[in-house]
Amino acid sequence: SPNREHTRTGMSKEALKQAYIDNLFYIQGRFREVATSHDLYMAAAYTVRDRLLARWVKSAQAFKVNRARTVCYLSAEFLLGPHLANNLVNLGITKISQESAAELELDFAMILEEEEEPGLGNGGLGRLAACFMDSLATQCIPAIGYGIRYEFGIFDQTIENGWQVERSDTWLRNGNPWEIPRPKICFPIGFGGYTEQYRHADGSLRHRWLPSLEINGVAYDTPILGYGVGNVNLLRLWKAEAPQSFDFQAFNVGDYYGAVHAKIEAETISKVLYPNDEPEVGKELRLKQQFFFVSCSLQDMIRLHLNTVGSLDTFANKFVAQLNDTHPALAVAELMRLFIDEHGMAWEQAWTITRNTFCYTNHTLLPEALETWSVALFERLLPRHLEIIYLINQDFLNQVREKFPDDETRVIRMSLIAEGEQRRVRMANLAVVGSQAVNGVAALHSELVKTTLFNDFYDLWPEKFHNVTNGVSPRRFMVVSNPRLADLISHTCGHNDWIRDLSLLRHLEHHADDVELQQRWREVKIAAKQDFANWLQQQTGVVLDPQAMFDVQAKRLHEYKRQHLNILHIIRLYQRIQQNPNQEIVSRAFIFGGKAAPGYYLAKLIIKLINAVAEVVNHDPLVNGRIRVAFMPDFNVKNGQRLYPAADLSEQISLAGKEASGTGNMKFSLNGALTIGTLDGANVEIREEVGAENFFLFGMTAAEVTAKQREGYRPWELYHADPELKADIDLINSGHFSRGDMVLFRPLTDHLINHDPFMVLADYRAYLECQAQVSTAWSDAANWDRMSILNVARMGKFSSDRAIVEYAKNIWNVPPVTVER
Ligand code: 26Y
Repeated sequence: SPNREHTRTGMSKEALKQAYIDNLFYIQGRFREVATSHDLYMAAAYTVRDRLLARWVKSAQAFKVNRARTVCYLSAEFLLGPHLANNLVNLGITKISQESAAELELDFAMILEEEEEPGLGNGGLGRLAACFMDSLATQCIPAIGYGIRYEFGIFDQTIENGWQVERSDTWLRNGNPWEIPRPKICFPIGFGGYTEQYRHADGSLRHRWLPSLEINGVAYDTPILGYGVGNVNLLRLWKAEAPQSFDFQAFNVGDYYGAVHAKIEAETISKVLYPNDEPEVGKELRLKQQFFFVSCSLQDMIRLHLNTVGSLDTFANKFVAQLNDTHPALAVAELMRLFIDEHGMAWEQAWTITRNTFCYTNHTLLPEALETWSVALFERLLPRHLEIIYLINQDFLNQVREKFPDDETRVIRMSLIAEGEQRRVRMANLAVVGSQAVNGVAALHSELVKTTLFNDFYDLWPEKFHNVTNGVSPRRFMVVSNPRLADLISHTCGHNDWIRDLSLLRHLEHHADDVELQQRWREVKIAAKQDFANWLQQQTGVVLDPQAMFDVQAKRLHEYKRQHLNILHIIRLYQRIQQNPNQEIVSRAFIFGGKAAPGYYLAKLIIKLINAVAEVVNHDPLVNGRIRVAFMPDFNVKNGQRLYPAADLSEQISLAGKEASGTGNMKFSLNGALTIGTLDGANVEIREEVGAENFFLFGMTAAEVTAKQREGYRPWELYHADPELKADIDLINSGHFSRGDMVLFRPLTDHLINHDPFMVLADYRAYLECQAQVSTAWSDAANWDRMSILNVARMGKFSSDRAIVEYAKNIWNVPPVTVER
């Protein structure tokens, strides 16, 4: 009948049920009685995907008609998390799908659980890119996310005998229903070889690069739907493949084995995500990965532009490309090469367009995390790009000399090439020089970017520097992960418009003193804690009491994030109990989560220490369950979504000046946790928003840290001067947590006493005192709930929607294009 909705697009319950059964049958080849849980998941995924595709085609048409300016978000990482639940929310069909499932006698929660997440990122930077994709679509900004389709994403973490053990992530094993391969969208990518000048057919003298190796990049597309809108953007990830010609050449000389080997070699480029968030020197494959995805993406953008416009002169009007840290900074040189060598553009024009195309976001000030590549490696792999970088550098340094005559030390500092025994290309400098805008990711960080890291560049181009404070998606990190809280908020506000405009959470302020809301708020929190405790017990055997304060630190393991400061506090509480078992203490469950880079020895030792302390504390009869310590294995997006709703206290205790922004801090606070933290990254702004009286602040400021470093920091003096601090470290060294092994943790404790680069000992006392205030505050439950409500009410700023609107207005100059729903 004409009124019957289409099976692939209908949004009624009847249409969804029909579509589900259809997909189960025609895609999976199953009927209910024999379907596995994976079949049931796939049918659901395809049912949702069909509805995305209808909107995607509409979006593509609207953008084409509109000739819309498009944001290209270039990122080596997209830490997406499961798609299904998020897409249901964005389509607005969560409830109706739940009902459909119930009517089909399907276990809805089990189906969602079945999804394996694409873990194509390490942590904050990759997850930020994913939140930005959600918000770009929600804000109706035409966008393409460009990255790498790693066959193995971030490793799965298990804990064995207290140590981290890495297992390879096989997310593609059962197929990925969210992606569409585009075998015809395929670009050649060269490596190695040499460059030469030649006479072009048009008579001009040109340069060309003759690579010794060519591989292909093939597009895999994932639709990204916005919340409550018709807009669908594109996430286009590149897979490396060997060209067909590979075997033919080898076949002719009879080297079949060699041909297959070369194929495998080519395909390793997109095989695995580097699980570090600091560069390792000389990792040739990583430079290959960066060039691979950057070149594919730029060739694709040029193809799209030539298809619609026909001339590259207007390239920067059509596209703006955001560099997510320096990982795609090679794009500056590659776009120049494509314009000049491949499309015959003059240098001056190419440079103007290139600079107008790129913007660069910096995510770290840590000197050891700044990427540089040896000139020798560069020359071997990308000879033409090195030439181009030298030419860019020449013009640039002349500009510096003009503005700052007789200041050669400045020239040396700013050069794209670091001189020395081993000359190196400075990717951050290349990114700054090649971009029209540079931003940090929180107010404090952006100030430090201007005054420290890029101070010379700020002197030269003050107008280039911006701040855009990070944000997180309220869809994934509130609505999807914490439906009870989302419902309570909507009920209290009388609407759910806050999901698209998070500033509307302010309305909750009026109800912060409402005893009934406080009561319900508490019930929601307890229920989330119970859910989490059930999951954790099943994973680890550790039993948590949902009445205890859940004190949580979940993030990558890093010395600067100071998980070991947290442990010292736990050891202090433990020793106080030993000394006075009958004292009144606040029950706490200390929960840690996070992965350590596989080669980061101290970070892995900290995981071992957490588990060692847990084993002793959790079984000590004097402690009697009043403090519990748990390390949750495999902290990823999916497990994060279980954790954020359950936290009472959020640990954001990095050394001031080291955490660029943090985004976990936002996720916890938006779910009603109070923060104990330093004045670092976005903590500063969170505290400003929620009010100093609703935030537990401790520790040195960034300025005090610098001053202390300048005057000479001597941690051993602190160790000897503070008997409690000494007793805590000594207890670790005594073997108390390591079955008598007195050397196991010495690398960690020796390092703290003798070097302590992140000043754990300097902030120890302040941290303990602040934790005592936390305990006092917890004892007044009603007031704690009130503070929790106020935290959520005042966190609206930290939506990634706000961040994206700021980028769109202040940095990209892109207007929205609304697609009809
Ligand atoms: C060079 C390569 C190995 C590398 C790979 C990943 C280097 C760095 C990274 C990841 C960095 C990262 O996640 N940085 C974090 O970015 C977040 C989003 O802006 C910030 O909130 C967080 O403070 C910062 O540490």
